Amino acid sequence: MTKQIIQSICLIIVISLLAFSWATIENITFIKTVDAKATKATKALFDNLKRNAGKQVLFGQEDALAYGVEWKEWNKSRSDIKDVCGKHPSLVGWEMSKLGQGPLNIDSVSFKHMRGWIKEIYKIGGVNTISWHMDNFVTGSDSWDVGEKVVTTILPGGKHHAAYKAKLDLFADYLKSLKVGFIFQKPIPIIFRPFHEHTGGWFWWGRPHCTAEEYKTLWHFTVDYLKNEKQVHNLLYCYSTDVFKDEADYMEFYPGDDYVDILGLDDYHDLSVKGKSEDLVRRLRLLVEMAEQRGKVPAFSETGQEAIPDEKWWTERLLNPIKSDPVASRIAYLMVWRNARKNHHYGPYPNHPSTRNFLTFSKDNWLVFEGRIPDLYRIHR
Ligand code: BMA
Repeated sequence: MTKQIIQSICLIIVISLLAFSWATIENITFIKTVDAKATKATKALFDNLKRNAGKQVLFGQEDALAYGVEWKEWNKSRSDIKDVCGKHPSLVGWEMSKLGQGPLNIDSVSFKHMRGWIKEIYKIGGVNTISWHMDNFVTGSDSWDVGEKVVTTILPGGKHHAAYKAKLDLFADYLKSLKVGFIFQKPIPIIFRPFHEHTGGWFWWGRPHCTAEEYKTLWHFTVDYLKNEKQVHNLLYCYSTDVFKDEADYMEFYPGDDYVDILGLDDYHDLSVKGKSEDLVRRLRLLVEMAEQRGKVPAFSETGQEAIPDEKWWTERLLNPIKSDPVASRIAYLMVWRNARKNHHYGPYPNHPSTRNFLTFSKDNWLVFEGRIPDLYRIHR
């Protein structure tokens, strides 16, 4: 080959690479996430959740792979959901409480093994979401200790601000350790759902214990610190209230469109024995409308009924009311809480009376389990 031909080939390769990376940048900037520098996979996840919302709803469970009712194994790919229907959930929730205080979180899940399960879920194409029942910075007790005001003390200038930043530093390190790939390691996208259920009063960040301004300031600081100071770029941010009355109520503590990717709702009340599915549907309709108006993702971020006393709960209380409503059904995912023990579980386990009904539920095409997960980590437009 002459020198000229080699030079031409090199030039073509360089031009193609430049064109390819330009096209990639173009695609990414199209997708508006809180973190403008979010990784391509993180942006793709946001875009795909938004575009698939309602067509296919991911089914999730907290801690699904870590343990179930009467078992705990870290080296097997097991979940109660899989034991019952043959497939893992397509979304799994994880909890950061006690990070940095020892090897285990508040529910005795090892942070080290959690990293492995997060990778496993990502590798099957599923989604990971993280919540944080953060300890009380004033008393050193847990997140349910609401005796003293905490939020102002951890804001910039507050007595415990440095301690709060130190927690975020640990979190950033943990997030950065969630990587896949051999030579070019890429961080796994995560949905982060801090300071949840603040419309209730049971956590120190709840409505009775801080003002809307303080809550928003805390949210803004947290997001800015993670993305700007710590250069964490694999997060989507989910704001999730407990039950709310109307749009104004939902929005009272809302940190703003620039700080939220996913609008969530945690609702156990409307799905309990005394709850009404009309109330659930009304709230989900509002949630979907608020999210769609803002170009955000609507999510049913937590639900369930403890110990599932109603054998037909899965189809009668959860699936049918939501799926049959043209607006409420446009959520991207729903997640039930953890399977801790026989009197504290929100998913089925083998031989539980709701198992048969769960099988029917799991076969509904609207719901997504392992094996039917759409490609969420590539941009499709
Ligand atoms: C609560 C309960 C607790 C648990 C906490 C954090 O709803 O399940 O047992 O410690 O969540 O995961």
